[in-house]
Amino acid sequence: MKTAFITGITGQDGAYLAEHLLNNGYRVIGGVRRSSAANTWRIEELGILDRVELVAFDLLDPHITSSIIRKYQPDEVYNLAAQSFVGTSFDQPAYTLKVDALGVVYLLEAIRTEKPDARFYQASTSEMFGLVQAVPQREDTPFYPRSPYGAAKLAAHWMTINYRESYDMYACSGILFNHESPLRGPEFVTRKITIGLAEVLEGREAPVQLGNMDAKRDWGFAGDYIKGMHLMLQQDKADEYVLSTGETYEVREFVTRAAQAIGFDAEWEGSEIDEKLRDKKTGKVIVEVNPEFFRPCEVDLLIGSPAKAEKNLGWKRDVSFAQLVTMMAEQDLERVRAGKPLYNAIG
Ligand code: NAP
Ligand code: F7E
Repeated sequence: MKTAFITGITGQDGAYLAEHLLNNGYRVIGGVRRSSAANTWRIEELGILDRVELVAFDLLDPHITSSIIRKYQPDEVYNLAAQSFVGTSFDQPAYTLKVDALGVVYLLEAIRTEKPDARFYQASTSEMFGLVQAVPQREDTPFYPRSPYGAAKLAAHWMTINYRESYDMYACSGILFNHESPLRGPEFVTRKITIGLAEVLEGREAPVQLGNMDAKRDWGFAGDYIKGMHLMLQQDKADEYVLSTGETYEVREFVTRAAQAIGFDAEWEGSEIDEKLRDKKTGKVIVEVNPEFFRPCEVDLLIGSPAKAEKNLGWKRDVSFAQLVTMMAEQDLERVRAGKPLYNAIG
């Protein structure tokens, strides 16, 4: 039986990856930050809480990182923990750099000294492409991060490559484009839209307030992407891979489709900060722009080429953009109707 250590197991990807590894016969150790309130809702929703072994962990604590690697001697380490919200990275740039870059160095050092043959996955990101230098973006496209988050992740990306080249470690970096699911954090735009629209449909007065709806993203389903992470650690040699769909849509398009999916018949009016989505039946504005959600620096367009992962890993995403939007919109409507807590957040 292989042992995997997953950092960030309480997050969206950590939960899906843990489920996938358990289904493949792994022993799964999950690193969890202490919190005054339970933060295991995702692994509970997937019904795997009693099948994973949770251990106290913080990326900023090199001592606990080393002692976990020493104690469990994992065959595979997936570093999914991060301050992952781009918006917050502008408010907390130093903290983001510590967690997302320095924390990765602590982990790489712990592996190098305690279990050098462990296979390592680093959660790199399309945010490293930022102001894109080519379309579509590939593994060899030059980087140009546009946020503290992107810059911190780029440092971790290069540290991962550096440890591979310096110490012959099996250290991989997955450059993943946006991937979403019903387990996505509510501060990210897709989930903010699907929760907000469901609440408005069920009687909430205040419209959903969004920032830049012109931004274009290459959105896939998280359940497909975690399979790619696992595949990256099963190859003859470590490498970098883009995981993406090869399609891109504006935030506005996500809103339009999510509204349709739960039965709104709505139309857009106005432009720029006066742009609104109005429900034709009730005449109510259901989505509006609030400049508070604009970012100091924006990534306007992301579209990745998954060709290398498809060819070398045999990876292929199954869920289309239309299916993803419908899945998320319908599930949030069900949750709102059932009165389930939706973990409203900043952002
Ligand atoms: P997520 O839902 O925000 O989960 C982040 C996880 O990191 C949570 O478990 C969180 O724990 C944990 N964490 C945060 N700070 C920590 C610290 N100091 N020590 C230990 N754990 C810490 O993120 P995700 O969407 O699953 O993404 C997984 C990884 O992929 C992240 O590294 C993200 O940056 C990267 N990524 C994501 C995407 C995407 O579209 N989802 C695309 C590219 C790359 P709490 O539960 O305690 O907060
Ligand atoms: O924003 C725009 C926003 O916060 C997407 C993370 O998983 O993917 C994610 O980062 C776009 C941006 O994700 C709102 O300005 C408009 O252009 O959902 P997001 P992100 O910044 O792309 C990458 C690959 C990661 O690695 C990250 O960890 O939507 N947008 N209005 C808004 N975004 C938010 N959050 N809220 C709004 O109201």
